[in-house]
Amino acid sequence: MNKAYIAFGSNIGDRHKAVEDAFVMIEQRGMRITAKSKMYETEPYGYTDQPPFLNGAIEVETHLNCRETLKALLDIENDIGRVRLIRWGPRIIDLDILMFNDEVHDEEDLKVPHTDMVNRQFVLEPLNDICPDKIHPLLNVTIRDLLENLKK
Ligand code: PH2
Ligand code: MG
Ligand code: MG
Repeated sequence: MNKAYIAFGSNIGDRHKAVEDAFVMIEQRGMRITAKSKMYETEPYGYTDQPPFLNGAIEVETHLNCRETLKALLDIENDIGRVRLIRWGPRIIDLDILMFNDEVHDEEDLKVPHTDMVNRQFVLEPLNDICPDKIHPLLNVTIRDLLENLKK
């Protein structure tokens, strides 16, 4: 059984509904949600001229491999009605694989662990709710330490 950590974010429309719909679809597609972080209201990062986000993270168990998981998440984003216009721009739902077991993938469309997670408080804070002791497979430090470092 594989264990994955997935970040979610939404900043247009009914954000809570989009996230709840995503959770249902995730379960329907062969992933079992085993932990949920708190929900965080966060200021936009990167491209700042957009509405605030609802962010969080979940832990899932699944028989899907990493690439199958990516495909399932992209399908769910599309089913919920995501349209991609601007890189890092507004979105009804974004589902990103943060870590997948301790695997490392470095492909054009699949970078795991998520390359920018260490710089994002809106990712590390929810991850710290559900897996503070998890060790980042490339950096060999815990999520708790990454979060503490970022806040300094
Ligand atoms: N996602 C981005 C870019 N900026 N800012 C916040 N607060 N939350 C996000 O989920 C987010 C962002 C691209 O993935
Ligand atoms: Mg993202
Ligand atoms: Mg994404």
